[in-house]
Amino acid sequence: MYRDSPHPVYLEDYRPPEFLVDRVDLHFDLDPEVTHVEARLDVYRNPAAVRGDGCLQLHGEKLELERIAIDGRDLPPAEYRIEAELLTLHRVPDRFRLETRVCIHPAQNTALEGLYLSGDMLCTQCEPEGFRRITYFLDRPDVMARYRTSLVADKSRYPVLLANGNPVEARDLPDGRHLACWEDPFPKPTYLFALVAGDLRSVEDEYHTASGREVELHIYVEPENLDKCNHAMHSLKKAMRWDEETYGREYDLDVYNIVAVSHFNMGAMENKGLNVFNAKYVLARPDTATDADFQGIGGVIAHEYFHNWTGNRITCRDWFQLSLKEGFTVFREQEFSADMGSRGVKRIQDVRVLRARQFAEDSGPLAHPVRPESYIEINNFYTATVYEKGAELVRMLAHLLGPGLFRKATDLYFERHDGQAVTTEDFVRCMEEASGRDLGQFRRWYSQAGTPELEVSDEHDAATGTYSLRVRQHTPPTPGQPHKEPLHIPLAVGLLDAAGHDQPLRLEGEDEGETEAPIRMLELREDEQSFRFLGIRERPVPSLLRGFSAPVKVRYDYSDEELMFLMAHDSDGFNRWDSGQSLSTRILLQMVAEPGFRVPDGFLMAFRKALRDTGADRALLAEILTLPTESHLGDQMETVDVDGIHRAREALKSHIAAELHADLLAVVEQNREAGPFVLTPEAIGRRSLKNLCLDYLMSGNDGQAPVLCREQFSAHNNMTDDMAALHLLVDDGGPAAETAIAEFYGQWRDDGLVLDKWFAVQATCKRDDTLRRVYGLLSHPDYSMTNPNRVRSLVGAFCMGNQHRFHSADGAGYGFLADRVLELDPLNPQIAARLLHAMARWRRFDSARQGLMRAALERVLGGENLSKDVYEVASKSLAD
Ligand code: 7MF
Ligand code: ZN
Repeated sequence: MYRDSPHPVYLEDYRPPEFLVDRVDLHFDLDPEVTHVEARLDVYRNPAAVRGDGCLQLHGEKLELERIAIDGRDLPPAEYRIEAELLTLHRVPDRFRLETRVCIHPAQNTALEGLYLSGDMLCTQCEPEGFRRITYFLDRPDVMARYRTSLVADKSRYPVLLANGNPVEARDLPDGRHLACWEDPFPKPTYLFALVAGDLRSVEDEYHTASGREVELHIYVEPENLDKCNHAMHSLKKAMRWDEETYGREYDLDVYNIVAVSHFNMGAMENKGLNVFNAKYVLARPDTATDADFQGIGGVIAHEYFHNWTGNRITCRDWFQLSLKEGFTVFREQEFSADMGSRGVKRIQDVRVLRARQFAEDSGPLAHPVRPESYIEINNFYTATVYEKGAELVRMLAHLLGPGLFRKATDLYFERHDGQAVTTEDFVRCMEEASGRDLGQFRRWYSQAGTPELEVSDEHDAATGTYSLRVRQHTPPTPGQPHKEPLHIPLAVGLLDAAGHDQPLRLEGEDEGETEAPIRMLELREDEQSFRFLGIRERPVPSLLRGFSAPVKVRYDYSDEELMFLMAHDSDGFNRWDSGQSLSTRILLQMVAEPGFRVPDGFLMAFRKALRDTGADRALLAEILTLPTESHLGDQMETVDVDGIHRAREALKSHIAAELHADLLAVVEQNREAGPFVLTPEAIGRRSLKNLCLDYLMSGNDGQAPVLCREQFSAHNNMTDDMAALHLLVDDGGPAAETAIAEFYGQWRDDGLVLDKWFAVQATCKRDDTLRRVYGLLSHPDYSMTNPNRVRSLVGAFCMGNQHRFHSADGAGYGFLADRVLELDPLNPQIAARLLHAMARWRRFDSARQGLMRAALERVLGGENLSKDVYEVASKSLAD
């Protein structure tokens, strides 16, 4: 239990650093048990800062100081003070050289922050505040310095030694040791520092930049994974080309190194010239990785590459500005992936994630603005709001400016701020200056939390041919922000005539013959606004928020028939999908309320029509035919009815299976894997549609479906099909499930990433003994609390990917989670805090479950020596 609650950090307390560093020389004597770090810093007083008390305070955690000297003179203990997280030097000159030597213990570092051991490899993770676990420094992103790093290690254990920048020296030393020296010419903040030492092999390639520079590309992996790097390398080169073509941005060093590590808290890290990746986002072979895994790799490789400009060349002034780099980089990756594959499908997938994670966050106790105002632990603010909503803000700016001005504005941003640590305000000002548009009101998106709701109503006057849309915006209160101001919202609309065609749109006040584009970007600024369209003879069906033009919720009173009409005819692919989702959500919620509710025939007819539409994009069809998840349905209810939702969704699936049996079977037959494996969007769409239909068939009571599943599972065509079949067999239960589980384990017991899937498939099983199975798996020899991927695949998958079983009425799931969090917190607080999010929205459930979750949260909060990470999530979740 916290006696003194940890203090929050506030944005308004930001002050420029009193000291800056221009050069850093680091020397590492590497060993997993005891590593020595020598640092030589050229420090000087910041002329732009307010003069303070003359003290220099350096961050440092879990460091054993062995030497400290200023300008060559060793300091006696009276001249400095060491506390748990700070080193204070009492009086220092205006410019001096500081030398320190510290000792650290990588093998004891289970938090995976700073320098740690992953398997036999030494590696680092410094974002956001890990560098202070490596050496004493001003560990804040507005202190940018040029680094030279030399690494010394045993040559047979660590033949590969990598750091940021370009290699400048390598030689052997006595006693089987060797040295490698790296120099990074670009000033960078501490969080982009990285080193790796290990017995690694690399896949190599090269890239010629648009201006004719040669870049060596390397992906370093453990020897057994060399045959799983092709997709990552291919994705990297595509991302490099795209950034040149789309933003005019080139790579800037002679080498680009990527290392895959098996123990990693997050997805990956953009360290300058030396990206460190969770192995999950590098390694893939058709027999080990699913289509979703391949797509995830393409996306994460691109994301980290794009950071070289949005993050590294231009970085964040402080961590409240995190979305400056993350929102923009997520947006850049989303656009890249849209250009490389199917734009419509990518948008649907991104909005699904945004609604599931960010809307949920915005409506719970952990809601915060894209630019937060305070935090207790910055690691807790790498959130869906900062990333995904942040990306939507950049997308809205791109919409408001249009492609030409948006490019002009990003050019200005890169030109003006290269080499600087800046704010989201600096970014918006570039958008404003390059376009001449007033973004004063738009800035509220950065400071105001919560998801705006648009209430839309309409009126048609046949006599005058006038159609009016009235839009009211309202943002519900969030913690600390009871009153909300209206936002500047781009709302893309179209109006469909009876034949389903877009009508030309002319707003009142515009001249006839002026551009009558069929899609209009209405700009909302007031609490309530009306738009009058002229020349509309018959009552149209409005298509609202096309392409999801803003991160808002729209309410308009569509009839079932109108939703089916939009599903069939809307020229906007996103809205075709979205109207289908609205309709199935509505039907499912009616089934929850009234278990005997009859599914409208029109719904099944629309489903059948889609299944028979052989010309359609199969990936898009699969999206359209996928029912909303149980947690999405929960989000739409006043109080989540865990069991009712599960029952309704299963009932609708088996109804579809029974009514459309022949069509589903036909799609499965027609889309069987034939010929060699390919990863084209076409083939991916084929597999996803087929596996979705197989899923429906398994919900019916056709004895043939399990046979199809077993056949697919035994065929071992590719991991997408293997996993789809395994999932269905496991959900089906019985001896076939046990056989498949055992067979899969036997085949893949030596491949960690595939084993993660094996754990996850059991943790997400819908059967009622799943928690018992999960408990059993906790003592499986392959389970490990110190590998984040493994923890996520078992504990995370059960608590966040299995609403029905996690929220079982007896509260057993909550007790399970509280125990895991308390057990994990001393080892890896970041992962412990992330898991705890599964109970943050406890107030959305019935009172019995509320009581059980609250008790579990209170038990966590009462834990001894709680980390700041878990303390912040638990205390904010419980706050009223
Ligand atoms: C794609 O943002 C999207 C998001 C921080 C660590 C990677 O590059 C990053 C790092 C967290 C959460 C999500 C992502 C990352 C981090 C991520 C990765 C790929 N700067 Br924490
Ligand atoms: Zn990022």
